[in-house]
Amino acid sequence: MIFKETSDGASEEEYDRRRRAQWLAGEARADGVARRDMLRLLAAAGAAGAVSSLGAPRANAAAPAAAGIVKPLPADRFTIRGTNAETKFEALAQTAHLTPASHFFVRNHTATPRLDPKRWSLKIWGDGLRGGGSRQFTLTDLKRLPSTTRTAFVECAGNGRSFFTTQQGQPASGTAWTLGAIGNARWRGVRLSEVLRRAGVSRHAVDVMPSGLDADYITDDGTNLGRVRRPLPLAKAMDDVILAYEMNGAPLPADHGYPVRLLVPAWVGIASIKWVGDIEVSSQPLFSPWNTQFYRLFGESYPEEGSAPLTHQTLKSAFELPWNASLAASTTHHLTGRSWSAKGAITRVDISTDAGTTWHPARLKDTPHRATWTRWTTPWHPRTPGPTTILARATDTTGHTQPEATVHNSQGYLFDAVVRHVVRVV
Ligand SMILES: Nc1nc2c(c(=O)[nH]1)N[C@H]1C(S)=C(S)[C@@H](COP(=O)(O)O)O[C@H]1N2
Ligand SMILES: [Mo]
Repeated sequence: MIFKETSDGASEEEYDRRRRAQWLAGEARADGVARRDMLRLLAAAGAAGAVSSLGAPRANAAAPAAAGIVKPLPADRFTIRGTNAETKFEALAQTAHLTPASHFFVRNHTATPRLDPKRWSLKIWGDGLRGGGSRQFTLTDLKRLPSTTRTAFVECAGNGRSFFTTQQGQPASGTAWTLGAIGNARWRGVRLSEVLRRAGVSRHAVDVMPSGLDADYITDDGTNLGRVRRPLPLAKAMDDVILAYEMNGAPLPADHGYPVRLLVPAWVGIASIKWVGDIEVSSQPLFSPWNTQFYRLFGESYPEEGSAPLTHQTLKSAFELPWNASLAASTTHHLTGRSWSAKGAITRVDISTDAGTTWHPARLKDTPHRATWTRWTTPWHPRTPGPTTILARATDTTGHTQPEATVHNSQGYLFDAVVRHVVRVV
């Protein structure tokens, strides 16, 4: 088969090493990646002479200040964080396994664009197509192709970031999410592989890069990083990626990528490009700021150039309770929550209501599957009034259990430690 690169976690370092070597040999492109980021990456490849052709980043006006989200964001469901909206976990208690759009978190680099589906089309282009050239698909074209449906979460790589600060005393840059930068939906659309085959993907293609139709992303220091875009290895693109046009049986809402978004199951949310307008298919490896300066692990425990680009999300658990929730003493409560893993199905969730001294298993309410969450419940009969720390700790089929602490990285990605949730028994 021609798609010989694997998207397995084990091969990420190898994938990245090969990409850097190809870049040095002049066989890869890094449009819009800052020179310092490419230099840092290349330090690991042992040479840095070939970077002179990179253009300097264009300075630009300040980033937009408005939230830019279309749907209502009632305060009992969402916490506004800049251009983003975090779902309040306690609000999920009213929802079932699927997260309704009314409760689904929004992560926007800029603002939700309003796109006309009649004028929208998806352009597939690049030198990784047979005979070069490009192909356009209208929304009607995509809907005529065989459809596929998949339940999966979309979770931001930075979900849980604030706990690096509050729980580990190790601050991290970026949106201070608690645990609500995740939603779980049933996505319907056409397989990306189906569309790439029809567009004539060649044996030389190695990467694809979907770009969003939202505005260029301008960093706080005024650098224009261009359209939100992140390369995907062809192996993942041809595997389980969906060009989704429906979410929970309805057209995608504006904020979640209408008319079409990518859904890259189990991977960091940034892979699931919303409002996709074009996909480059390249015979050269591709870099963008979203797989060089962002979405790698940097910091004291990682190499100077960072880890390989992030792929899978991790393992987490959350209670459907507000922080500092009040719970009456001498009453039986049914604590509820959810656990999820990108790499395997949840096998067990252990609960502690005494700050981690003793643990007992929660009852799982869903059949666990990879890349989606499993709801659970456990009875609790608190006796002593006062502040109490409750914990939920999940294990998945890969044998991974949530640790007590996550190795710190400076951008606060992939927090997977057990969260110490403080409640008040009154
Ligand atoms: N075009 C575009 N796609 C995007 C983004 C964006 O800002 N623009 N944000 C990404 C990030 S960081 C995440 S976590 C998910 C969030 O998806 P949601 O807003 O539907 O929850 O979309 C990803 N796709
Ligand atoms: Mo994200």
